[in-house]
Amino acid sequence: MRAFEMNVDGLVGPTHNYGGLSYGNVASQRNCHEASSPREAARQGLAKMKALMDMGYQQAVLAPQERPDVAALRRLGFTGNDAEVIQRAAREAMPLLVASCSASSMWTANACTVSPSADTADGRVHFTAANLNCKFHRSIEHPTTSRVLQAMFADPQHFAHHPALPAVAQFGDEGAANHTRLCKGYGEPGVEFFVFGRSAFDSRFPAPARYPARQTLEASQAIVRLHGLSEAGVVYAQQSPAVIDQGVFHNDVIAVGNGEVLFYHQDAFLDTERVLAELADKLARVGGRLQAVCVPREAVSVEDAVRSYLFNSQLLSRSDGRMRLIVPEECRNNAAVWRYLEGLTASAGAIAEVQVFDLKQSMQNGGGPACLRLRVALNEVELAAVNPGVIMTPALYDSLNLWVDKHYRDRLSEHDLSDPHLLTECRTALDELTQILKLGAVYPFQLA
Ligand code: SUG
Repeated sequence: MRAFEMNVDGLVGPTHNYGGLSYGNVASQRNCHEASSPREAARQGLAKMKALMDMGYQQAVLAPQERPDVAALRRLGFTGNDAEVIQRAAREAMPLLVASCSASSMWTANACTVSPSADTADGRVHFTAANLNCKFHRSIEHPTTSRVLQAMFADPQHFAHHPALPAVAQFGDEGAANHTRLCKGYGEPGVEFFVFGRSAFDSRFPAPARYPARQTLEASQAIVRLHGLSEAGVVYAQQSPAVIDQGVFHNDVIAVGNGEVLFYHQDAFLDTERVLAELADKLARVGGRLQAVCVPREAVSVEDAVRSYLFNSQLLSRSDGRMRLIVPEECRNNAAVWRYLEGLTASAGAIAEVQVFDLKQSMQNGGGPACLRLRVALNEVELAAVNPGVIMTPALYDSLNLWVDKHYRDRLSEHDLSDPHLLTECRTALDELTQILKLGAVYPFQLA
């Protein structure tokens, strides 16, 4: 049976802004309080989706969330009608209003962890929504994320959905940003590679000193159990605490894998040799041959990797068996990174081609091409069971661009977030979007 990798990209929401909300994510901190352009951000994301669709990949779209999240503000003690809640929060606790406005659900690599049916005990595709509980603005995503995912992957015969793990730091879970699947073919059993930043209960694992390690080993282990993965098909690795302290807040800022290829920085992991040996061994048992492409620190420093987002690229299979890398423009603007990429594609290695995309609006918040997409490997029967309304087509691309132009502001500053009209604009836009994407009622304002 044929199988595919579907990229599910987050559609940037109408409140996209630079809130400086993510301590440890240097771009988010650097661009705090800059004015944003939600319209341009959404268009940049759509252009990437269209380009991948045109290249022949399966592409889908994940709807943004209702923002500001008035219910979250109410839980924090703000009262009155919706406009009063927003205005009180603006007066008394602006950082909380900013957090409740974040469009951070655009980074769908953090929406959940997905295990394809070839790996799971019950032969279904499993999804566990990420609790994202390291940051308040992201911890409020998962209830809506779960509803949207269920509306997209609805058939219980093929798809199993698990709620987010308990919302405590010990089970900090950031979804697929710390999960990579290596395999010979998308429809065949693979090796699921879980990278964690710290252990909640075992002090033998060192923790970073400066920035938070968002993903725990215990969270990854819980997902392995929930998804019914066999230990023979799972590898765990600890991210180097030193790179977390340099701004590598997710593994997908320092490594990316696809098929049999793992593209990673020399300093990405602790105990790299053991990790590679285990990956090679477990992949060999399912008929694959690991191709490890290590980027030496002499060629690209961790600082340049973080600045350019070289590893937050999409590694995509081509029909000739080699791969293409989708990178953000910041890679071309970085001399060391671009030199490295030119050398890489000139060699006869696994990565044959590099394509550059302008994703500046998202990049300024620390979200590159790979952050913007969730990968879902599906066989052809499962693909046929996906809600067709969310699958990108030329017609959907046109409708979504028109929808963005109709509803999105061109410019948004922190001051604009206290405007209660923004909530009305967002709800009006999302109500129309659920019809375009045929999602049914998924938002709190639709369910009330
Ligand atoms: O969680 N930035 C996101 C970026 C997520 C990138 N995702 C992956 N690497 N997979 C984060 O830090 C910044 C929001 C602000 O500051 O306004 C933010 O949430």
